[in-house]
Amino acid sequence: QRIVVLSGGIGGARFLRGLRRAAPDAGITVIGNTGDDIHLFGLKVCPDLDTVMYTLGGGIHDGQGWGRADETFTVKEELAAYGVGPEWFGLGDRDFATHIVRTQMLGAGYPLSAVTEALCRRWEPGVTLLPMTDDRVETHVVVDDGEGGRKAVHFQEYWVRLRAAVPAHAVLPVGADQAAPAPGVLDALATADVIVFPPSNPVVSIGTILAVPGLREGIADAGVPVVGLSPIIGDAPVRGMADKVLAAVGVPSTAAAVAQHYGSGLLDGWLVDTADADAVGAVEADGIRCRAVPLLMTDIDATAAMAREALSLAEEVK
Ligand code: GDP
Ligand code: FO1
Ligand code: CA
Repeated sequence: QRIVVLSGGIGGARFLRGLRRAAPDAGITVIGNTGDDIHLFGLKVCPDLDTVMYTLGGGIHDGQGWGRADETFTVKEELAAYGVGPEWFGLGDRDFATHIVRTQMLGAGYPLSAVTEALCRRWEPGVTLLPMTDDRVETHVVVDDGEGGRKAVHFQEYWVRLRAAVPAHAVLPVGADQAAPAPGVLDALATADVIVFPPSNPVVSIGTILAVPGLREGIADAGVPVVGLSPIIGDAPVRGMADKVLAAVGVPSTAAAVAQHYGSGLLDGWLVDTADADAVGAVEADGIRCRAVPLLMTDIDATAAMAREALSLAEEVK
């Protein structure tokens, strides 16, 4: 069985750990969001690709959900001593090595997809990890500039420095319209048996992947079940500030509204948490098969059970 998963960082990565357990014989291809990518200190940082790679490769800082376990911050302290920022982004020493290798390979002319494959040779994530595109795409968020106007800031500045605590007026995947799917992406979709939207951020993770021209068509043309799991439980994100970017695109923070935002043209099946069982009717009325099951990824067993539910929902809608 060939499973394709569109993934952001923490939500996607944790789900993938459960999926790998639930479907050990499946071939899993991950199409990762690169809209969060940022250039810092001359280095290219790919937070969502790294979160998936470290989580599945056993190198993640588990409690935090991003960055490396057993991390130290000597380089960051030394940069700060030079007055070189930004200080609001926590790059650790071990993580720095990843960005140095990546940047060196990109400088030598390798595309991001080849670099990601090379990094994964060390981490052996047990999935094929593909960036959505080899082209530069950067999510920017339009916020108030404090002088009565508006300005766009990099997604990481909005998310990490501003903690999404200022109103977001728009979310722009800058460069996406000019981007092409990375090698392997359209092939993976065309040969998939099932396509899964994990409980990733619908706007800045999955929305950004879907903004790459050809992706939506590739999913529709695959002609296989497309099933998703809600990142929203009880009208709030399980963690993070997804409600803020959903508001920016005019979508309420409910499990049903997220399904409707994707729409029946894209989604065949949708899982909501048991706490949102009353949303099932509204989702099904929109032509999307819906089930209420526990959706908290408290541990690997609970997460594997979620993955099994997603796969059986896919069988149902086939
Ligand atoms: P990010 O790139 O690190 O923000 O990660 P993703 O985009 O892949 O996923 C973020 C989403 O994961 C957030 O909106 C959370 O609500 C969701 N999430 C995190 N943990 C859980 C969980 O245990 N269950 C569900 N259903 N969603 C979760
Ligand atoms: N998230 C934070 O909230 N603060 C940080 O300092 C931070 C640093 C960081 C470094 C490397 C990396 O791969 C991820 C990092 N993240 C950090 C997480 C990341 O910015 C976000 O989780 C996602 O991109 C949000 O979707
Ligand atoms: Ca992300």
